[in-house]
Amino acid sequence: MTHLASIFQDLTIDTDLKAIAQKVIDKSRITPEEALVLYEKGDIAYLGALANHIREERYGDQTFFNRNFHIEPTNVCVFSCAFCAYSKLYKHREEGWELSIEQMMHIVKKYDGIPVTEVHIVGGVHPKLDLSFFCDLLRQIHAYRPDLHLKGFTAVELDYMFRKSKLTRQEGLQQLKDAGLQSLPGGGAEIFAPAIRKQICEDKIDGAGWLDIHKTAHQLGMHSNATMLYGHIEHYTDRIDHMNQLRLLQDETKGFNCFIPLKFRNQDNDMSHIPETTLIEDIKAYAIARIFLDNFAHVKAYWPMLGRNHAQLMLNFGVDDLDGTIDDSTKIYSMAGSEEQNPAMSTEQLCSLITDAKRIPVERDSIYNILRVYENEQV
Ligand code: V47
Ligand code: SF4
Repeated sequence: MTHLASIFQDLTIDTDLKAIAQKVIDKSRITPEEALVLYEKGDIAYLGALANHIREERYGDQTFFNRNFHIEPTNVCVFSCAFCAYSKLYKHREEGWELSIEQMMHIVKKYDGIPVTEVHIVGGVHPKLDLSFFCDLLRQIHAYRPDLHLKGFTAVELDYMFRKSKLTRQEGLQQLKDAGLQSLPGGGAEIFAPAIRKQICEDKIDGAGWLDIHKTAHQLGMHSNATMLYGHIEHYTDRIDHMNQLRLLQDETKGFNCFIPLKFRNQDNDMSHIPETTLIEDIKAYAIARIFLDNFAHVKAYWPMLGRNHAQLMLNFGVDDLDGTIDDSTKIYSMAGSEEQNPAMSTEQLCSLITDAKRIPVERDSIYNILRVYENEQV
């Protein structure tokens, strides 16, 4: 890894890149135009030096993870995003799944006695499942296991739920919060640029709506995450515009916990003709996100989607969080071609992935309070 100081000694490095490196050292914010310079001129040694500098200034070698599991209530969905390999239209619902509250409580009970701290609830947008169904689900999980942080529902699911119930976003989110919901995951953001959204997910909530739901959640005191689906038909400028809109909202609310770049996977969907990005491009996407999003505390590599080896590599390119361990039972990526066909990693396996990369595993809760540092310890 190029050391940051060597960038200034290297006479072959472009003057724009040197100026950006100086800004990073001075902790001053880079502009969208400078982010484009990073995409166009930065090689991975240079980008890695900058992103790693930021990551190590904040956390040293500490690398966060939490113990969580997923519940996916259904894959039946009223929408048909071109990149989605997971959903089934209502008319084909017999090919998909729809879980009852009882079946979902059965999943929760499988974790009896296991020290998980979070459940992540996310799925398709089912036309018959409404706000009161999900409030019931949240109340039952909370009553059974009050120690679990309830993170659930993308802005896409929420928008549909609230419109169906004829509630404002604030009223709907308040009801879910009263039922126990504590934070929102980052899904559904894709790429905000309307011209790209029109081609990949025309019929669901637009970028402004996604941002407004997160803003409303933040105003109600809830935290959330942000994602960006990259590596399909978007341009670098669309990624920068997407991250810029997130950065502006974060300036206003400070409600985002982390940013998660999601690599487009091309199996079994309507965009299978589009090749997946190379590892070099993935590294650039992660490192530039870390450099650009100066007001986001954490950048997460979601290993079930990226693959555990690439997620591990990203620990040198700005990533400080590897998400969850116990049994990441999500199907959304394995169905779209991720190498993680049955994503489950024990705490021990995840900690070795982190220590192999010469980093220190740190178990966190859902809002990044440190629960345990695994330094020179047996897991
Ligand atoms: O919005 C769907 C993505 C997202 C594909 O907040 C795909 O902690 C790549 O956002 N290739 C949902 N990506 C999942 C999500 C998430 C996952 C884990 C943790 C968190 C968090 C959030 O999955 C969708 C979409 O962007 N997705 N299909 C695909 N073929
Ligand atoms: Fe439905 Fe989400 Fe798939 Fe789009 S990505 S079709 S909203 S499940």
